[in-house]
Parts: sequence; C-alpha cells; structure tokens
Amino acid sequence: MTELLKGKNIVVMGVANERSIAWGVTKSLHNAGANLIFTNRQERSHKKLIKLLDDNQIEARQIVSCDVSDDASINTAFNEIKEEVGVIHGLVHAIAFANREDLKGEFSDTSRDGFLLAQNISAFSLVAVTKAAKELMTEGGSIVTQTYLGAERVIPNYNVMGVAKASLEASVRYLAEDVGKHGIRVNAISAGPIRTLAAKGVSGFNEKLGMVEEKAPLRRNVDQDQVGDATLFFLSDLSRGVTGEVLHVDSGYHIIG
Ligand code: NDP
Ligand code: N5H
Repeated sequence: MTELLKGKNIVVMGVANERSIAWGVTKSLHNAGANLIFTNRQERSHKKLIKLLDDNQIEARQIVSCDVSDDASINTAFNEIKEEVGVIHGLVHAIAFANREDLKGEFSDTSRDGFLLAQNISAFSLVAVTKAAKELMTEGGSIVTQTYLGAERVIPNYNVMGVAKASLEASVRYLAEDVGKHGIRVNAISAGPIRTLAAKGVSGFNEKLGMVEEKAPLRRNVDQDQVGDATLFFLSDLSRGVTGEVLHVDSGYHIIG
C-alpha cells in the first residue's frame, strides 16, 4: 500500500477490541502511514487497545478518554488532542449504542428514553464531534462514520437503531454542507453485518450473515479490513471529490430486491 496518509493526524473513535470495525480501520490507516490518535469510553476498551497496539507494533500518537454522551468529555478530549498535535486531518466515528431490549420485538414499543439514547449516542455524537474536530482541521479534513442498511429499509430487530442511523445519514449530508466551505468532507460507510462486540447477543444477527452469503452478488460476507480500506479511501485524497456520500461495503447486498 502506498503511504496515502503519510504525515496526516487521524483520530479514531470506537476501538473496543480486535473485532471492532475501528480496529480494521486502524490497521488500514497505519499501513497508509497515518499518525493515529485514539479515543475510548470504557477503561476495558482502553486496556484492550493498548495491548492490541503493542501486539501489532503500532505506535499511537495519543490515546484520550471520550464519552460522546457528555459535552464536557468531548471538549476535554479535543482540547487534549489540540495540545498534542495542533492540527488533525481526519476523524473516524465508529460509535453506536441502543438498549438491548429495543433491538427486538415491535418498534412501536420503543420507550422515549430508549429512542433518545440511541439518537444521542449513535447520531447526535457525530454532530458534536464534527463541531469539535472542525476547529482542529485547519488544513481541511475528512470525517467518516459507520452506518447500516437498516437506515434505508426495515430490517427485523434493527428497530430504534435503524431510525438512529437514518438520522446519522441525514446528519452526514447536512454536516457535509456546513463544513465543505472549510475544505472538510463528511461521508459514511454502510457495512454489511460483521461479528463484533456490539453485535454480540443481538437477535437475528446470524441470520443476517447467512442472507448475505446466499443473496449478495459476491456471495460472501465483508470483514473489518474491507471496511478499513474503504474508510482509508474516504480519508485520503483519492476521494477528494466526494462528500455527503453513503458508500455500501456489503458485497453488493443492498442492490438485490
Ligand atoms: P464495537 O462494539 O466494536 O464498537 C462499538 C463502540 O462504540 C465501542 O468502542 C464503544 O466504546 C463505543 N461507544 C458506545 N457508547 C459510547 C459512548 N457513549 N461514548 C464513546 N464511545 C461509545 O462494534 P462495531 O465495530 O460493530 O461498531 C462500530 C460502528 O459500526 C457502529 O456505529 C455500528 O453501528 C456500525 N456498524 C456495525 C455493523 C456490524 O455488523 N458490526 C454493521 C454496520 C455498521 P466502549 O466499548 O469504550 O464503550
Ligand atoms: C439487524 C441487525 C441485528 C439486530 C440489531 C443490532 C443492532 C446493533 C447495534 C447496537 C450498537 C448494539 C448495542 O448497542 C448493544 C448494547 O445494547 C449491548 N452491548 C454493549 O454494551 C457492548 C459491550 C458495547 C461494546 O456495545 C456498544 N454499542 O457500545 C443488525 C446487524 C445485522 C448488523 C449490526 C450489528 C449493525 C450495527 O449497527 O452494529
């Protein structure tokens, strides 16, 4: 791989363990020569990240704590990043959360709190981190988030998260318009199902993997490395003409009726 991101400072949010989409992204960005800055919420994720970086001989430029449900935490995190590197060129948002009981049964049973929680962590967080990151993107930049087909279509059990992802995808478009004048692009990857910690124990996940194998044009599932390389494309100059876009990395599953 050529060093597409040599000398670029990129913030990666959402590595929980070696299965995380954000870890697949980390490997792609590291191979492209990026300087990596990480944010974690839980101490458990922080510890896993340190070990993963060590095992893979990847040096983090910085690791900061960030809970996206808390404005003060976001401000502190980006102030710390500003102090360390001054300028950032990219940001990867790989964060979502909904209550497990809202990811099954009838969507109309979703509580007000459950609905707002999913929107807060999974959609508003992109708005909040874009505002903070933009201040550090003084040389232009690229922001990439992770979404799923359930934003566009009704997919059993995805429920409250489908509505949150629809909000996330619309936010990508409105944010792209806001920050475009500063040379900053905002895009999303819509990945096929991948077995990660967040996906663990959610109803109907295995069936979704089977459907991709059976119906997708490529007849196979995608993995974290494929999402990582597509995210690298969005962060690099190769995609300099693209913003406000949702790119499906799903073996073509979404084109099948
Ligand atoms: P992971 O469980 O690996 O990652 C989820 C991450 O969300 C964790 O790192 C977690 O951090 C973080 N997170 C949750 N709440 C907060 C918060 N309040 N503040 C900061 N971070 C938070 O799962 P994935 O890699 O699967 O998920 C990454 C993204 O990919 C999500 O947006 C998901 O919707 C999306 N996606 C996943 C697909 C799949 O099949 N797996 C398919 C399509 C999209 P911590 O552990 O520290 O709390
Ligand atoms: C149609 C499907 C299967 C059903 C729906 C799954 C939705 C998953 C998304 C959210 C992010 C899962 C979630 O928040 C789980 C939490 O309630 C419990 N888990 C945790 O707290 C773990 C420890 C932490 C790490 O999780 C988080 N989120 O922080 C969709 C699937 C085919 C594809 C898929 C899995 C999509 C997606 O958006 O992740």
